Amino acid sequence: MTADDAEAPLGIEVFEPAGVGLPPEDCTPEGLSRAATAEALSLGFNRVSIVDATPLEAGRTRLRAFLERGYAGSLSYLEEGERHDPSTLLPGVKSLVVVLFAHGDAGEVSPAPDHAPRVADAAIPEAGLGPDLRGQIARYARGTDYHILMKTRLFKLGRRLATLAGRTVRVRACVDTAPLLERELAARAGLGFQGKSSLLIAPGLGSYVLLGELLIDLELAPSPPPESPRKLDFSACGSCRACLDACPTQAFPSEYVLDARRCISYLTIEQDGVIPEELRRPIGTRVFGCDVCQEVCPFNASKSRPSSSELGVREALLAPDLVRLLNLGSAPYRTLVKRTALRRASRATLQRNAAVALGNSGDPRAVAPLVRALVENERALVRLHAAWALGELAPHLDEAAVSALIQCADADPDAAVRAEARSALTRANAVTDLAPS
Ligand code: B12
Ligand code: SF4
Ligand code: SF4
Repeated sequence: MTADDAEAPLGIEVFEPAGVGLPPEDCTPEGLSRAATAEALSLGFNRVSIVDATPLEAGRTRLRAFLERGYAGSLSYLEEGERHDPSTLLPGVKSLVVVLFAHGDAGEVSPAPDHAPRVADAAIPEAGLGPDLRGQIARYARGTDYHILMKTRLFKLGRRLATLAGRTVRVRACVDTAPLLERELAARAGLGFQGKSSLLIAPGLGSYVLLGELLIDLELAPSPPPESPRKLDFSACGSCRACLDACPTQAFPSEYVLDARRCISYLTIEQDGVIPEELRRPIGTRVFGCDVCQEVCPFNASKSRPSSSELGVREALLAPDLVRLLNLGSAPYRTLVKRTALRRASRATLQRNAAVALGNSGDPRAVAPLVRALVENERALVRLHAAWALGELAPHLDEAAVSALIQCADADPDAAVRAEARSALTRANAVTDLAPS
């Protein structure tokens, strides 16, 4: 991130030429396309391809099926706009410059245990997470917010193209949040293929790539098809199904199709309310996003993949302290999420996620902070998940924890929290004699 990468503007922008343009003989769709590609690469994008703005008809049908089956859950924005048709985002759009930005490994951490030890398990580790209780954040989110970095650069590209073409251009920069089927678009641009995980996989870079597009009302010649020895279509996964089998919540109803409601990324970031009980354990110690379907993908084993990223890694986000996250105050929250992708999750959502992760830690040191959250946190959402987490740690509960649960089961102002505390007491009762019958 450079000083120039300030907060990028949103929506449609109009840029005027400012400086010397291409010589007239190069100011053709082909010449401008070559120049746009070179500029995009010099801005730090890893791959670039230019396509025309024809609607994505296959994607339209698939998106409709996805929505009809309810797989979008509460992501109502997926129903808005015509996501298959770029012309609805920028009327008069002629071309799209599609870019990939590889975010690398973003600081490899040895993952904490994936699944909580079951209450009934005899051998529960005394300290499952090392010296501190640590959680996991998905790789793309451990540094600077990619939306800011990529959009800023796409607008720079638009400004530069106005100058090179010697005319006013209208552009729109899209990174993630615009109503556009970005993965299908990148596949059509020849930048990769959609794997069974539904992720866009780029040859040599794998799936740890983020997508962006510059829509422009300037005619650029489409990039030639890639000279790849590998077929870049849906068949490229072959017989592999590692991502489908490894997904902790079994979120894929079929190959290429994700039920967002079960995805840990959705549960920890997008869904603000109560996490369905059966999905809390498989979340493990993940507090923001999930990388499992990428970690197991053989296309991510390539040696040519960048291991670091311009997004950088913030120490506080590499393996976040779960107790600190559970107790996060308003000001520390603002500091933690500033200019990071974590902005997407509210403070209560992060605290809820920390409670679940602590419950899944199997670590007795998690009990005291969870009791404190149960008694003191102002949000019913956080108290409810703290109660559940204490139930998960039933073999480790001391008298103070049990009396806090009893008090909560009797007197918490929220009925759902009282019910969760009762359930935790029942589980504690099954393990020890501490809870009342
Ligand atoms: C909503 C959303 C989510 C939702 C739902 C994901 C989903 N699979 O739909 C949730 C919150 C779960 C999510 C999670 C993640 N996301 Co997300 N997400 C999006 C968003 C905003 C829209 C996706 C969308 O339109 N979904 C609706 C479905 C229908 O579209 P689709 O996923 O593209 O589906 C295609 C295929 O499934 C295929 N298909 C469907 N049915 C069938 C059937 C057959 C037979 C075949 C062959 C194909 C096929 O065609 C569909 C249309 O092209 C995009 C940005 C964007 N504007 O596109 C980012 C985006 C997809 N997410 C991204 C990322 C990084 C992630 C995570 C990795 C984050 C993390 N580490 O936690 C996970 C990965 C989960 C996964 N395996 O997909 C990146 C993906 C980069 C890449 N390499 O692919 C994107 C592109 C953002 C960006 N600009 O970089 N995400
Ligand atoms: S991100 Fe995690 S939970 Fe979501 S589909 Fe991939 S493996 Fe499953
Ligand atoms: S893990 Fe296997 S099936 Fe899944 S996307 Fe990668 S290659 Fe395809």
